[in-house]
Amino acid sequence: MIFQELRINPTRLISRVERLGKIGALEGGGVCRLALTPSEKLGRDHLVAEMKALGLDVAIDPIGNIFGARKGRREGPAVMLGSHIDTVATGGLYDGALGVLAGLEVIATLNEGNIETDLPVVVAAFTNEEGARFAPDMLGSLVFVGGLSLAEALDIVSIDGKRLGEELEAIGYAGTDQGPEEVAAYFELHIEQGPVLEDEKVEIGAVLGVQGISWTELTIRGRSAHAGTTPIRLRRDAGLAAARIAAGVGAFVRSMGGDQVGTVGASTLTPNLVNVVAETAVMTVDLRNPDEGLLQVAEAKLTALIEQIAGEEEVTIERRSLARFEPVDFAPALIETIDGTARVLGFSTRRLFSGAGHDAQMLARIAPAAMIFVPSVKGISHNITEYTEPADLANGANVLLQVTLKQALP
Ligand code: HGY
Ligand code: MN
Ligand code: MN
Ligand code: MN
Repeated sequence: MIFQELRINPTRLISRVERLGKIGALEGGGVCRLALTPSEKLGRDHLVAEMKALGLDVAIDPIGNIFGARKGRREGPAVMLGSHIDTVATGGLYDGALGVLAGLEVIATLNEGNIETDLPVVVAAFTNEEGARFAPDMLGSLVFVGGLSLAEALDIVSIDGKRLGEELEAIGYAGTDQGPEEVAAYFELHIEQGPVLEDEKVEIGAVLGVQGISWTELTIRGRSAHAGTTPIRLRRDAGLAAARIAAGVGAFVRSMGGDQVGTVGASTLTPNLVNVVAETAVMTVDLRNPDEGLLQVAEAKLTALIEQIAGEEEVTIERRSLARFEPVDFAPALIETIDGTARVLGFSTRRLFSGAGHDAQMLARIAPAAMIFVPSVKGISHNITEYTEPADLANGANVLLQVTLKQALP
């Protein structure tokens, strides 16, 4: 493996993470850069400036995906290193940002070494990976690979009632450029966001794939009434219905066991007052399983639960799918490359599935794709205390550098 001794600059990488982490920083720590908000725009502007400082050609496509390209001897296909810089509302410094910033660090290292690659190397930051403000998640990469039309994506309305197209225009990232036409390989470095690597004291995860995801929004309609005068038998209590559905999801997920997970992450009552029986409830149900058949079993259980509660509580329940992605397997050859490269670099490795969704699962539709995981302290993520040790950040970036060289050099 040529350039085997080449290493990224850990201090520079940490500085990149800390500088981006200041954008959208929350008072008590952590970051909020919800997709297409003013704080995310500042993050985008910062990233574009960093790309230009590295001499990259910057392209912004019509869904706002940002691509920074370093020329190779040949025009293409591109070796792409990507992830996202949008965060959930209580996000950390590393989810998404690490993959993009480590990509920039790989570019800086190639520049320092005056290394000319055969294929172009492109760093990508995809729009709206989190899906927290606009559903579905992995939206920008889904449009990039042709899984959702641009027109449909631009018409999506956020949880705060804004149309995606307008928000994209408002932050000045409704691009007109074309991203890379052909991708030779896609690598995404990401924090694990779970406890496995830390529990087993393993330094690098070679990710096998991503589990299936099913997001549903339920709108429950009852009738508001006086909390004191209305007998129980006359109530159509949307709040009680929502609570029973949440409890029911917890019960059937536990009864299924195995890898099944289920989450009621959002639940809003109207009018949300202490002495008024709730008229409406809007809630979300996130179901995931690495096995497509079992995920369908969970979805069927949710359907039965909704019908049962609607009948018993005499409410109407409207459901809307927010996201539905089947499990994805990454490219075996790239998984081997990641695993083997990490071992040559002296790191302990293990293979594992990803519990979280990632842009890599979309890129896998058009090119060989794979992911490198580094440990999350206490397995915590989507939480302001998200943390990964600097040494682990650097380890992941060095694996990313070496697998990039393997793909981009002749
Ligand atoms: O929900 C997810 O798994 C991802 O963070 N969007
Ligand atoms: Mn992420
Ligand atoms: Mn995330
Ligand atoms: Mn994700």
